[in-house]
Amino acid sequence: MGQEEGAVKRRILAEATRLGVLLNPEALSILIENYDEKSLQMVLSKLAEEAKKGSGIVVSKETVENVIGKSREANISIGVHTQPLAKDIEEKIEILKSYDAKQVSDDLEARKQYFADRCSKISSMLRSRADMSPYYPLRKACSLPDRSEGKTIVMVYEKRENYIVVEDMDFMTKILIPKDCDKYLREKIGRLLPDSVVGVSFYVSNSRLFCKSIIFPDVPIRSFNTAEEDVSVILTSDIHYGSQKFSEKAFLKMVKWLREGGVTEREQEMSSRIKYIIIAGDLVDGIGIYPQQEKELNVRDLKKQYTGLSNLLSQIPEHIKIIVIPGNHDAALRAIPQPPIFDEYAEILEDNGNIISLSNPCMVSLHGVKFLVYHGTSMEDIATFAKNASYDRPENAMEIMLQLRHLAPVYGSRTPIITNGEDKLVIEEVPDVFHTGHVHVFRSGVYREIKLINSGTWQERTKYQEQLGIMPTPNIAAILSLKNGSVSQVRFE
Ligand code: D5M
Ligand code: FE
Ligand code: ZN
Repeated sequence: MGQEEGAVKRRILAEATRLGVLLNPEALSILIENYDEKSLQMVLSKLAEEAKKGSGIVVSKETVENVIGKSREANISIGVHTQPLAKDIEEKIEILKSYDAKQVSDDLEARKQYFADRCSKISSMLRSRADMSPYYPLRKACSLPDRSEGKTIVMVYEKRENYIVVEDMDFMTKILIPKDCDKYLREKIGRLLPDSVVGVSFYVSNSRLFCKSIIFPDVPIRSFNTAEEDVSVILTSDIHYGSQKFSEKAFLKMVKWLREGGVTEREQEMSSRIKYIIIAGDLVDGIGIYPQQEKELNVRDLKKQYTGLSNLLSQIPEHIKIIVIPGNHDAALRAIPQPPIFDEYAEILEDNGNIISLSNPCMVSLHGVKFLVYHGTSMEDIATFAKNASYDRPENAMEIMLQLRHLAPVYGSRTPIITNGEDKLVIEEVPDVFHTGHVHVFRSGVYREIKLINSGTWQERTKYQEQLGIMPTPNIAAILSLKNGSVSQVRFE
């Protein structure tokens, strides 16, 4: 154990003793790995509470993982509200990030700069961590004498069974995975994606680098920001207007629910609190998105698709603001960051609805609660390269994005990315809510107090999805209370 790590361990144990928390060795090593002075007291106090609840005197690895934010099912609950209603509350929207269409050069030099920018942004996140010293650049790490130990920062080039090939802007090498590597390290390596930037704790043996642990840039542990006002947001996506499988009936039920409230008093109350709707892409089915798509379309003209959707959205009460971003089916450029839907189509929506059209991804604050909204095309790549991410568990892919602090780490696979110098897909600012769509499966979760919502779809299962074995969960909307952060789901069938 290095000097720094020893100091971190002593610091954690001192604080744990003060609070009367007993840690088992695995629990302690997770705390060391995720050490952050600012949140240490909060984490240990939560662990003390858990211990008091009777989960045992000694705090286990599982308890620590739960407290520091292993993804868990969100509390699906319905808040009890008080007056006034959403229509009497003033709108508070701040657009924190939305990218415009620009003339882009995507040549080799621009691409080099793009990856240098990715490395530099994520390296500075890693370097600010207490557990990143002693730090050595990769070339220097490779020239250290046997039995040296240290930390380095690398971009993953390739993952293999017994080693990872890594590089930085200056050097490329293999880092070997020890044969006796524990489950915890294996699991972390399972989450590594090609082109992601991470810290590696290493030791040198026979002039070769061995991996001791992987250090993710990760998000800090902090609390969810709540709003003073008692208002809620509907999070949805993947409407696919124009597809034969678009469930117009269910969508209209939601519109009616927003106008008149549901049958029960509780639903009346919920519906009267809705002030915003966020639609995370795939508003329409588009034209020519996949081979033979026209056979599955009801509306074969792109403008008519947006007009049809606009007619539905215009029936939503006026006090509800609708924020939209494009997905891979919309009238917009394809590569991400994807500028907003082309003006001539967005205008059709704006004509009839109360619409704000932003880029994919974008960041908005509603009453001080920060939303990172992203369609989610890169989930296909994450499902391919990461061990525990699949189409039916999008919250795991979302958790990996937060841990790696990047929305689409894998370059050159299925997700087209604009590489013109600056990497805007690095998650620089930590959100309160992370909202995605694309995989057509409704799931919600929590990671380090960040609400994760993949908002499902309004399209029934298509033939294409049958062939791919994708089982969508259509006609469910997520409702998030800005006042207390609770997430509810309402089915419209
Ligand atoms: O994506 C709808 C669903 O289909 C989602 O689960 C991703 C999946 N999908 C989309 N395109 C592909 C390809 N090319 N291969 C595998 N899976 C795919 P949507 O964007 O609505 O079409
Ligand atoms: Fe979709
Ligand atoms: Zn999509």
